[in-house]
Amino acid sequence: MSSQIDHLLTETRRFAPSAEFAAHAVGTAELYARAAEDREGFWAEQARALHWHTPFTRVLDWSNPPFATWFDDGELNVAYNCLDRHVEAGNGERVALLWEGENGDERRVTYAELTDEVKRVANVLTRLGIGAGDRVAIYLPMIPEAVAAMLAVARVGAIHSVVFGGFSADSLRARIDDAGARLVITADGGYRKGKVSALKPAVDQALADRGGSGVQESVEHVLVVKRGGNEIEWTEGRDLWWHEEVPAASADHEAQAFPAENPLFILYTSGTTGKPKGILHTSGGYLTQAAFTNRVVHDIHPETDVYWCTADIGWITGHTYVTYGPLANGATQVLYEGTPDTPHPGRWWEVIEKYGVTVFYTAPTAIRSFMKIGRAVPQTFDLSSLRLLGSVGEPINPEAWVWYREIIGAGAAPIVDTWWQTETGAIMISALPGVTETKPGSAQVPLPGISVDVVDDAGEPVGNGNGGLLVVTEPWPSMLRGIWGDPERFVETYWEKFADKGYYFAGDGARLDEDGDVWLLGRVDDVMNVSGHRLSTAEIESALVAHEATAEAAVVGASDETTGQAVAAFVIIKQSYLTAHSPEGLAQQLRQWVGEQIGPIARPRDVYIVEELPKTRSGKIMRRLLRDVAEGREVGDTTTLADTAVMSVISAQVR
Ligand code: 6R9
Repeated sequence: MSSQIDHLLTETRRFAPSAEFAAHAVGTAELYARAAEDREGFWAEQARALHWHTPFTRVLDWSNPPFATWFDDGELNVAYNCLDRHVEAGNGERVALLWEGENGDERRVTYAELTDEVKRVANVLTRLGIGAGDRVAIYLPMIPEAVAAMLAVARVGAIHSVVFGGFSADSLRARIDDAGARLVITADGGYRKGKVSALKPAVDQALADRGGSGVQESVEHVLVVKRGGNEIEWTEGRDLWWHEEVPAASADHEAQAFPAENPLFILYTSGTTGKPKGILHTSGGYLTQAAFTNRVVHDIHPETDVYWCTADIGWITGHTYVTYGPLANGATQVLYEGTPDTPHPGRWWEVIEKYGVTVFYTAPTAIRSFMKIGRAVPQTFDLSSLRLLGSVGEPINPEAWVWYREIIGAGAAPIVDTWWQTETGAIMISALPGVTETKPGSAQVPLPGISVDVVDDAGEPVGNGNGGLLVVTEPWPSMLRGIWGDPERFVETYWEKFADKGYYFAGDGARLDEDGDVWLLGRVDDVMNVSGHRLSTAEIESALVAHEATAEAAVVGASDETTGQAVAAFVIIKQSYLTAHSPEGLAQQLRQWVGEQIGPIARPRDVYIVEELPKTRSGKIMRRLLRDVAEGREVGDTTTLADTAVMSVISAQVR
């Protein structure tokens, strides 16, 4: 980490937007001035860009921190804002989704068509008894139905919980149970890496195997989209085909108004303990900030832009910058089903050329893997339509930033490096592309209406030139409203550390440079960031110890050239297991096991079988030392270890 910081601090390149870009940019310097003069008035103006069935008269209520409400006496319908109002404004023929399947299938869905589909799905939901406050789990590939399903749930005032299609049956089951979902919307399968990857069997397994857990089954129905064409099992009475139910339903559905604080979705994310947290977002404030940030950071001109955010809808980036932000703004966007390198390593660039993508938003891990393949691949495609590039999910190192700008952006497209979290709901720190002189590697400045600081452990500002902890100092419209079913954990995790100041603690280390720009330095807790996905060390450790061979396990995030961090696991094997089994192939088996328990993204890059773990006298595992080993470094200070010899034993075993 320290070599990275040194490197960052010597970065002095600056890139100003072209005069041409600045002249047409949606986000202007005046926004900063307006927000600085009246923050709440500023957000009220942004909220009024939406359609309110009942206009709000109150903006922020912060009388009971950290429980905020925004626009709470207003009423709106989120789906109406993303669909009907564009059709009513005469833009029904505009394309909403340019869908490209991994196998080359294509569909163009206009705003009128998407509105029609969502109305039908809403009628199906109502017929199945789903209404305001009910939870619906969505476990789908990146197909237009995924977006339609989210919007239909929102339309009837229910709450969606999208579960990433790469998660296992166990992870799905835990999320279904925690939320008490009554309906699951899934597909037979979807295309991934050149073949059909099944989804429905995981749903069947999640719902079948209750193993005497005592959990009451909450799910009544499973609505299944036919995408993969793969053979699946069918539970009569419970399972319903989308292609039978949806077309048969009426396309008349009037969007009802719901209060601004009506819950919109729960999205599970890793925390510092094993149990994922269900982050809860509500309607009016969330949609306000989603639409505003997409407009000003991605510089969306809905009449002319073709926007593409590569995130899966299973992540917050897919919620805010595939479904809600762009559709609230009436934008045209690409939706791509598959992986970046199937059937060939230039697949993404081919999609950009084919659809004339103008604004492209992706993650540093993808950029780094393209860098590795080399510039020859993107250079065989016409990328001249691109005028703005974005980055999200983890710090982007200056080399990758410059490569992105030069090779993908033809040395001209501004890059917005956007810092935010599942919990913040929308972008918080980013350049405005027509205003800010960008710096490779820095997320830079809080957006208009957002207040952040870098503070020390006591909550005191560290000042320019220093590092500390990133905090948000004022409430913001798209802030999480809680953790589903666990208000105490919400307070503890985010607000207790700086309770006397009322600051939100983000869990990230950061540094302010001499200009006051923010440089993100990664998580300060036991959360890893693998390819922009959050994974908790505790969650993977508990999966490892659930294996019959494992006595004890410690997991660390080790730096990795492509994925940012990679999972490295240190495992102690039970003596009893070793007397009955050979240790041959065990590391590989454990990798596989974690993949099955949590999902392939959690599969450790390395599993080291060791005889001991480094612990302090109070029994805390010193992950810092294991990280040294996993990264091939000299092991750091071991003086607080209970047994100082243990690290030399571990180092020897690993080598
Ligand atoms: C949107 C998203 C949040 C964590 C966050 C931080 C890291 C995200 C970043 C970034 C540096 C950026 N992170 N964007 N770090 N620069 N531009 O990624 O949400 O999955 O909840 O992850 O990701 O560590 O705390 P989420």
